[in-house]
Amino acid sequence: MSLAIIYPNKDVSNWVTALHACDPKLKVEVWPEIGNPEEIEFALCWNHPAAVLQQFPNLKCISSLGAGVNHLLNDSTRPTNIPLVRLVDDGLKQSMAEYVMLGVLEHFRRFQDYRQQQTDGEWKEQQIPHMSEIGIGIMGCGEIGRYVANKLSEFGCNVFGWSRSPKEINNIPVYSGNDELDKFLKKANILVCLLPLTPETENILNTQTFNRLPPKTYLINVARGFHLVEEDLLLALESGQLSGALLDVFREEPLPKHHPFWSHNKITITPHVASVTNPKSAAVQIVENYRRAQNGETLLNLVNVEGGY
Ligand code: NDP
Ligand code: OXD
Repeated sequence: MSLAIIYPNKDVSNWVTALHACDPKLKVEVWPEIGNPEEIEFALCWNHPAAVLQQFPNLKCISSLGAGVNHLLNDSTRPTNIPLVRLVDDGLKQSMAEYVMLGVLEHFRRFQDYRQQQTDGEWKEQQIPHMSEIGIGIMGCGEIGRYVANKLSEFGCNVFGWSRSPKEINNIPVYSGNDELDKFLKKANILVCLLPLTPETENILNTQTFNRLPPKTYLINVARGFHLVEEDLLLALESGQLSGALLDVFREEPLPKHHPFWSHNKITITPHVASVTNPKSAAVQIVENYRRAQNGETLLNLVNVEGGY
């Protein structure tokens, strides 16, 4: 019996090494080099090709190789009777907190302006408010959003969150549901999207949402490209409703060469690297779930398929 890694066009040797470090006896196969498909009991997937999961009649668990599961939930050929799990990982949370903190500080301390001033040879102090005067709104207060919110709060930021259900995070205000979205948005001078991609959250970063923010809000999208209506971002940047955007995720990845975002002076682009799963730290839970799946035990980090994330 074995575990299959299905991650097309990617060297996954570091994953194989990390899984073997946790369980030297584990049989790991790397798609498309699968010996006997009947032996595959566990599929570890990222950007898997459609219908591939149907090749394995004895699957006991499907796992995302990341925190997000939209790639698996959107696959209409996925066998729906097989439980679905995802990664919840301390390394992933920390790395995301670093990225968001960097984005917040770069914007708040006006580093873009100083870079331009350096190009122009201009020596000029930019005026900045006190950090507590800048509202930072985190959309999505799950495993990662909550961690990021706590780190920002510990650093002295004025941070608050928005989630589907009401919740408490230390002394951080959390708004919930569509009824409280307005209250949340109107305070956000920096808006961070850390939502999962679901039918409810797709296209949520649109003109209507931007118009409910204070003027000149800065957008950080580290969730999924399909949260953002790209034309609406361009309009909001032009009108000044948004002052800039830091984008890590895009509707099409890699971002096409001709895309207008590349040359936009108010947009900073990173290639979906805000938080990359570290095989060494994530392998432990994968091997544990493989063991649990074999023994019919409750799996870790089960996805709520009906809820969509
Ligand atoms: P979780 O599932 O733990 O948290 C999701 C949060 O979003 C929850 O707080 C949930 O509310 C909230 N939410 C879901 N739907 C809605 C809605 N309709 N309205 C309001 N709030 C909603 O996810 P993670 O924190 O683990 O990850 C979040 C996302 O980050 C991933 O799905 C992935 O897309 C992205 N990601 C990006 C990475 C990158 O490198 N760019 C790396 C890792 C993740 P509630 O708490 O009430 O359930
Ligand atoms: C994830 C990601 O979901 O890397 O883990 O985007």
